[in-house]
Amino acid sequence: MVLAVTAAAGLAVLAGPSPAAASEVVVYCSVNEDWCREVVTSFERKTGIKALMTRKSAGEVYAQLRAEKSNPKADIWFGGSGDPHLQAAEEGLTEPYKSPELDRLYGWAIRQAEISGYRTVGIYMGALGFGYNKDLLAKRKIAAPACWSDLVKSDFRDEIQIADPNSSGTAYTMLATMVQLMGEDAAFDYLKRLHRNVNQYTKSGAAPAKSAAQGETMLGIAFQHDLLVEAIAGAPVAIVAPCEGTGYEIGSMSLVKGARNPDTAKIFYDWALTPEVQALGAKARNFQIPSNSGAQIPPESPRVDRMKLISYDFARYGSSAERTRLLAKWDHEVKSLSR
Ligand code: S7P
Repeated sequence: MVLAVTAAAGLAVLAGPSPAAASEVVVYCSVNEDWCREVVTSFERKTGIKALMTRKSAGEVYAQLRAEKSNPKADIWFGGSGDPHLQAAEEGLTEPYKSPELDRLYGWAIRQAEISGYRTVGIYMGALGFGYNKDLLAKRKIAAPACWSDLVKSDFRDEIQIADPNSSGTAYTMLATMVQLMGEDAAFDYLKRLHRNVNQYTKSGAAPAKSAAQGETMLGIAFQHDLLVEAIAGAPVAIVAPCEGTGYEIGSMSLVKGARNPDTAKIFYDWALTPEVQALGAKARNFQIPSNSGAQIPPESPRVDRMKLISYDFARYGSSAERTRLLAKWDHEVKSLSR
């Protein structure tokens, strides 16, 4: 009862749809854990609506939504790279919605909504890269890598970590980036050579950044903003925007189709697109570029305007057929190879 009253009070502030009887929202969250916590805690404080959150990598949430299709457990999926959100949209796992905040978003975030038939929307963007542990590199007297092509050198044998693209949105962004940068044959040839230097395919995309920071691996392939978290915390990590150019993500948010709490999910969705809420990423020391043009771009954010970004084809690489095909090919031709 108390919750219902406070939820109604929250509504007056947010001017969103009525929560009816619902007073909770179930959130699958694919940004870093500390940002997920910051978002749900702030939402509860602001609205009085209870937010139940589970943190999982983007590919894992996509697979879970698919498995739960006939009996959805979640109401909203917050964050994670956009390709799995687009695949979920195409497969009808998510619900179309146009937020009143939509017009205030940058063009790249609106395009993400348009290509999905408004079943997802961009909430931040950030570029892929790699980071190396400066102490380990100096100790081994290895020249600083600047390009993707450096990572297949024998100097880095067993020294590289990247996530598995099946579970991780970050690693799928890397796979799709290579295909777009090099062409598919050359990209798979590159990924096979890289495989010889990979010591572990992690589940989560940010794990290689942490491992490089802690000296457990010399080099991690990750989003540059995830590497920045480690560098700002004082780890000896150098961040590289690869010389050939690199791909990027449009971190996204989607409403789950058939959700038990569709009204509170929409309140969360509208609220999450506001500039104030988009500032919570930086508060939790995550420095992606927010999608609301009224939100401040954190001064720490990697300067994407100074990088060679590819023209990432989100419609194609977020399509169900292409993502499924590339992942199966990667499993078959790359992951199964001995090292
Ligand atoms: O918040 C950090 C971040 O890198 O995590 C998201 C990512 O998709 C989730 O991790 P996985 O690679 O394990 O799926 C990114 O969207 C986001 O920038």
